[in-house]
Amino acid sequence: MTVNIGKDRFPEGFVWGSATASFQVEGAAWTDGRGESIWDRFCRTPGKVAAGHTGDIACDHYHLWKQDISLMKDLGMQAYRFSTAWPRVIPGGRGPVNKAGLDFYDRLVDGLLEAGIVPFTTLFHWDLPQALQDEGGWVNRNIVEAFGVYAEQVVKRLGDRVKHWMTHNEIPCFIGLGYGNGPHAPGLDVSRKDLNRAYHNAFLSHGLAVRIVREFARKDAEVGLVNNPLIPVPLAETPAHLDAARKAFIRIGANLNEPIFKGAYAPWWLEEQGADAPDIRDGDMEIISSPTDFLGINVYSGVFVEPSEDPAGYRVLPFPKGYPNLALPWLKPVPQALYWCCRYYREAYGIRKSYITEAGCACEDERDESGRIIDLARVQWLRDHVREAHRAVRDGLGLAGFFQWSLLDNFEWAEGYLKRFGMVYVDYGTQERIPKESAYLYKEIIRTGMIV
Ligand code: GBH
Repeated sequence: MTVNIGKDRFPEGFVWGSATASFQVEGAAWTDGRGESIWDRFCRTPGKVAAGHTGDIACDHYHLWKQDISLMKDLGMQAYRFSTAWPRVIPGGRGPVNKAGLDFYDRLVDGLLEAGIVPFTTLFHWDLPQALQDEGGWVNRNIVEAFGVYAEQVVKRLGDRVKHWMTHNEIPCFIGLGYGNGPHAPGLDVSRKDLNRAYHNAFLSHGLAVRIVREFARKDAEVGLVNNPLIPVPLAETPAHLDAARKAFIRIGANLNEPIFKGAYAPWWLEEQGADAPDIRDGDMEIISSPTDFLGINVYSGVFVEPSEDPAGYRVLPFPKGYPNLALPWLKPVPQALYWCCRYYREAYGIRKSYITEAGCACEDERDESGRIIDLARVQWLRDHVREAHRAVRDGLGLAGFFQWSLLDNFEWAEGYLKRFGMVYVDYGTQERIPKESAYLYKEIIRTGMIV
């Protein structure tokens, strides 16, 4: 019998799943007509990706998808969040559709449904066709229309069966880290004006995709954006600290949240940008703020905030030396960030329904002599985060599901295969999958609907 601490039970219908992204797991980069993506190019640019790793093989999910579905089923997963690869569907970014590419996702969706696993599909998780980057990528407004054509192809093909859709994964990453001198493809350092243009185009394409899902997917489909806000957490849960943290959340996330959820860039933000503010055409803001059904939130960390006398009303505290982190310097465990982001999004932007579309960590996983991977740091991490998810549910914040990042160890962008985020270990030499201890804990949490 499972120990039942009744108050920790998740409601019936709460969705438990895991997430991946096309470039990070599929491999088969040059198979069946797939075109080049900016990440294929970036991987071949010396010094950009750890150890010169590429996405050529990755977890070979493109060929091993059946086995991976069985694995999910064995682990009791109820849902699978995956992304479709634009360069598989329209290899040149615009132009001819590659039937074989769409066929792959068609088989995947059927396989998931047969296994009783609900597909959650993301249209864009960073693998932009290189041909579009050659035209300026997200800086060039023509990308919006091209994205719409691609999205329509995917939604028309899968939308009779896929009910849950996400437009973009983490706009601040693929724009900010890709075009703003960050560690991601295409590795550019554009002007502030162009960066604002790129954000604006990404926002527009999000809104356009929302409309495409409404038009071409099944009538009960739901659609949303996946964001990764910087999450300020109150140092103490007192009214003064809560107020400071909420102010910080609103200010820090304004460039994305105000246009998308309120339909207008914040006046103070526009003023700050001056001549670098994005050019807004008639109708843009209506498209950008097209109503969505849910928000996907990716949570990896947070920052501590305290009230302050200065005009902003808050101060973000630096992490002191010795604050714990997992296998990457930015992976500072702040589990309550999960609770607070659900709460601020509801309070400040009226978000009624959300999913944690990613939460996870990289650890220094090793197989012991018996072949087990006893990833106790991830076990603890999972328990702490699921507890905060429960708190969000209990407080009626509209949290409807939790997706662990990731199902499998995979291509961790600029870190290549050196960092392992999976609940399932991948032996890249043999493509063997070995569930880690955290996967078995997750299975029990799912089976019981409780924090066991
Ligand atoms: C998610 O991004 C992604 O959606 C997923 O694809 C990825 O595998 C997962 O996280 C794990 O990283 O190098 O100091 O400039 C999370 C957001 C973006 C946070 C990259 C850390 C690197 C910071 N992450 N960022 S730095």
